[in-house]
Amino acid sequence: MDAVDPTQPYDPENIFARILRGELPCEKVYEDEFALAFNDIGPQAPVHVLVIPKGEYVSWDDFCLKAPDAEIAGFIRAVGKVARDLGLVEPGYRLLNNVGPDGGQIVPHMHVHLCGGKPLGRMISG
Ligand code: DGP
Repeated sequence: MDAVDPTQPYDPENIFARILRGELPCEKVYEDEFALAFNDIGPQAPVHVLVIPKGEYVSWDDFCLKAPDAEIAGFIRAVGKVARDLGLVEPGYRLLNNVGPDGGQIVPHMHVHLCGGKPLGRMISG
């Protein structure tokens, strides 16, 4: 798959939009009015959850520019709650958001990777 252009228009047929509409399955971890969290299909750590906003945002850049404050606050609180509910606060965890070609973003619906469950080592390799 090609990397996402973070300035492209939102594609309502992207995989995560289809998961949000219930057209494709996911292993749901959490849901509220602002966010849906589900297990990544190709986990890179013992815990690898994707947290996505319910609104239509291509990228972190798009989300920061266009989302209302209440949606940004609700989303960030949801990410924190998912990590807390998964018992990750004490051992620690990593949040990651990929933007554009250099960031390696593939799916054009903004998402945060929440990884943990073991020491994750250096932040960037390669
Ligand atoms: P990114 O490179 O940041 O766009 O990461 C996209 C992530 O989405 C990648 O870790 C794999 C995951 N993924 C892709 N397709 C699906 C899917 O259909 N279901 C689930 N659960 N995860 C997916």
